[in-house]
Amino acid sequence: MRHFTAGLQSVDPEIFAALEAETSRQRDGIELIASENLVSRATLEAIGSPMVNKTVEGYPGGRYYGGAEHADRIESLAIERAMQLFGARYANVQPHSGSQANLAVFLAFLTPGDSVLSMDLSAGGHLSHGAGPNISGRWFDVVSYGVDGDGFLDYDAMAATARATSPKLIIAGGSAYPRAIDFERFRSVADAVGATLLVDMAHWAGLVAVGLHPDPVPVADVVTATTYKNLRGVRGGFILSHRDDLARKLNSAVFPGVQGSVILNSVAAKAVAFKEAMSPEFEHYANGVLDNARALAATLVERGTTVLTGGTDTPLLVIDLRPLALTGAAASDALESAGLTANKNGVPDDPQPPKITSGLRLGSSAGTARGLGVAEFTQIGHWIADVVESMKSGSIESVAARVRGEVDGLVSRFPIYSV
Ligand code: DSN
Repeated sequence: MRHFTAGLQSVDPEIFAALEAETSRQRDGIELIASENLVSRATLEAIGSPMVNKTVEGYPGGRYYGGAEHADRIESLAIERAMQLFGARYANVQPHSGSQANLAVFLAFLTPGDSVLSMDLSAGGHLSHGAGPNISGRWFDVVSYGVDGDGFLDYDAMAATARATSPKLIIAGGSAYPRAIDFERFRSVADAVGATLLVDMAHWAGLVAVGLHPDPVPVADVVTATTYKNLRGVRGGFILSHRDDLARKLNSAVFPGVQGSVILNSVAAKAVAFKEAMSPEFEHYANGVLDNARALAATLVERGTTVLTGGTDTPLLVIDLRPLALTGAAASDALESAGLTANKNGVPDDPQPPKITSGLRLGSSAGTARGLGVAEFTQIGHWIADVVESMKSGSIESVAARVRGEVDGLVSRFPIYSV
């Protein structure tokens, strides 16, 4: 029957062509978006498997649908591996994303109107931690903490705000804060005001997995994360805790609280990512991610670029373009024309709106996955500085063309998926 045999190219040539073009784009450029990575062939096989057809609700051993034997095996393996990888006593691998994982935590511990203390979006926080347009900001009473003049998290101000507002939930972590966070300090503040402590480790979960970053799991009540950033896995979220007494509350918050059926092919691919992250090869990779991010930051600083906090303890770093009077939007467009993909990002007290911004966020996870090392990331730092400086000198077209040619030479030595 043609339904089961005809390939994408013949059924839908437009989508086929766009997918081929995207694979080429990933192959031919250098990916510096901190929330992206390049998954393994094994992960692609898991996410593209006929498990996509299966519907289940509930949890392994307690489903609302039949035929769940293999789904149960897969989800149980994913849960066991997540707990083993992070030394947790509870894991939920069903959240469709990090934002869904965070929403489930809100549902588990709060009712609308309760107060939440989290990092301000402009200081590096995340939309789902209480930003105004997000459900977390619309339904809860959110107060924020930020960073000091050097860009480091202001713990004293955070503690003072907690004492003044007695939040029910305190969140540590974000999506553009480059430094390691003092989880013990957050714990003592949460205990002093009787708050639940949530750590969102989406941007450095891979480093935590191999001991290259402070571990929030033994300290926080709940930890959320995604599998697709430096964990190098499929797009999706998960929840961990060292407290097995929270299992019922968190499970029912995910299903039926904020989600229905499970995306089982994604759960299978998450299980693959957790397995891969327990390998010596992944430890080598994670060390490379950190070394490369630090080399990139050091090169940019050496070239006179303003890097928030002067460096990084994570796979990401943020450039402040205000001293150059450039915007993040213009700089990311210029870099893209040179074969380097990054995202514009707000910086603390940013005068520009979110679609323009005064910053650029860079990450080393995807480049490291294709084999780039410190020498290559040092070169990338020089290319970024060259492009940004050329925006000031009016030589952007020739500089971007020269860098594009050099990027072509580099990526041809580090191939990704064969087309
Ligand atoms: N959390 C967003 C980011 O950091 O880019 C999406 O994953």
